[in-house]
Amino acid sequence: MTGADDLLEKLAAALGPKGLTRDPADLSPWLEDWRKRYRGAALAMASPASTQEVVQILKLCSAANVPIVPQGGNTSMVAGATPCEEGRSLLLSMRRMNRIRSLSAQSNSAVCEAGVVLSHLHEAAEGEGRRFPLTLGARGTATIGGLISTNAGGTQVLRFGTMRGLVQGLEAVLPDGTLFEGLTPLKKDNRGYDVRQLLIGAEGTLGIVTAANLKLVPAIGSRSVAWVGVSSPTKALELLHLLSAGMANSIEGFELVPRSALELVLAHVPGTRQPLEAMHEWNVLIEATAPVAAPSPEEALSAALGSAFAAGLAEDAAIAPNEAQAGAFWRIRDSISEAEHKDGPAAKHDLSVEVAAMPGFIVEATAAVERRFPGSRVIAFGHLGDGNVHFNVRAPQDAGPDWLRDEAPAVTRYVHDLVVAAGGSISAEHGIGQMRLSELHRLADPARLGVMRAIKNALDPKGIMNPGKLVPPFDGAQESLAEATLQP
Ligand code: FAD
Ligand code: 2HG
Ligand code: ZN
Repeated sequence: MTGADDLLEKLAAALGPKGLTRDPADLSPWLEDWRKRYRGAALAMASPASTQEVVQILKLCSAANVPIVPQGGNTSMVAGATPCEEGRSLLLSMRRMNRIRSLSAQSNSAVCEAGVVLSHLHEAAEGEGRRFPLTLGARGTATIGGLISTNAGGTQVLRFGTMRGLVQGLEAVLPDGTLFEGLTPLKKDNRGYDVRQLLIGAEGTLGIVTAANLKLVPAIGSRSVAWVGVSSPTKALELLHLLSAGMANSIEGFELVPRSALELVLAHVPGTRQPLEAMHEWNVLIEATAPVAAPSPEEALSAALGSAFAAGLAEDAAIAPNEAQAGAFWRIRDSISEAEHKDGPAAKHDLSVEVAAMPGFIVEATAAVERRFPGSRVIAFGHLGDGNVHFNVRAPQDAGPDWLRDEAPAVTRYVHDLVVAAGGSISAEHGIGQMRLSELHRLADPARLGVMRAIKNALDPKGIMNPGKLVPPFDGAQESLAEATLQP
């Protein structure tokens, strides 16, 4: 019997029939990333139902030196939850751990297991007159454990910050099976290094998140959602400043949508309709909210938009007259990834620069990329108020079937060089996964890489936690493995 067979036998005994599968048909959908660019292999898929089972799995895998690839909803944009091709890893699905252990309106908190799907938490919080203030297009599939492990952002960061600020306590299992019990939401805690924060955004390379205590905020009483046509990203940011000055804590969504993205959505997503009479080169989707018992934000938003027209910042605007229309505006925004995916290949980038510098960056980098790669078309959209856009470069219309493999890497290097020169980041919210690993390796400063390697080595000396992701290899071996799994 091989070491792997022995491990699988022990796992089967510990987890029972629901907790372990080797059936290729069960495994197959989970071996490919959401964008269908990477396909890996695994020994088996373990699906623990409790923290104790995760402890057992990590102890057994650590003893057998078998790598573990944690997976939540598998919506990673950087193939972070996809195992590498060699098939030596155990895929660890957290989806069965989907209980909300407690939810308290009084203490504004919810304790969720890692496999709770984001939209389920939204619904549960709403039922108690509260809300969890982080959302994104993949909310019907992405899990709390995945969101924590990528320090996800989304469309409410402007007001509520990223996942990092919303996790008040954490329970996790470290690579050797040790349980880290940090669920109590202490407001003050100075016992040295912050283990909780270390695990947030670690992409499963330092341990498995099993549960978290999450911050809730009061439910909104009303919201007002507007679609505004603007002439440039600079005008869009000026519009945000104008709105923020008058409506301070009320603006929580401000998303930039270029005409090109809107056209893709209208072409590929059934039931979507052009929001304004004419097409505008740039658009912003604005959400303003008001607490329960406070007046609706509509009047204030309408007045602010009036000032924006007077100041020459807006070309046209529509405030959704009802919830159905508000939902329709958001559907356009949330469907951009899906529409792009249906339309054809793109070299995707998730960039941030200083907020004030983003409009200039978008305009200059777009011109530079389209000049350098004739026929390519940039679609830059997203979280302008956070200084974060998805700077996606679409293949030229006459591109061959191997464009992603043969041409896109040069585009990516060029875009990343531009963002680094601007003092920005090559990953604002999606993480590094396996897709950004070689670029992190190429571009990150030695201090950052050195610290990351030292931490990884200290906590996971056997290197069994999500190998080939996030932490650049010491000798290039893992990197070439990751590159080798890239599908044409
Ligand atoms: P997975 O994809 O399964 O895993 C993500 C990473 O976390 C992997 O490295 C995995 O190994 C690790 N992991 C998963 N669970 C655990 C665990 N319990 N313990 C330890 N490690 C774990 N992201 C944004 O930030 N903002 C957006 O606006 C946004 N919009 C998106 C829209 C669409 C349509 C899609 C498909 C994705 C979007 N994403 C966005 C990316 C994605 O949804 C997030 O990265 C999300 O956090 C991943 O959650 P998941 O449960 O699917 O995690
Ligand atoms: C978004 O903001 C997501 O919609 C996905 O982060 C971005 O598809 C993308 O590039
Ligand atoms: Zn995004």
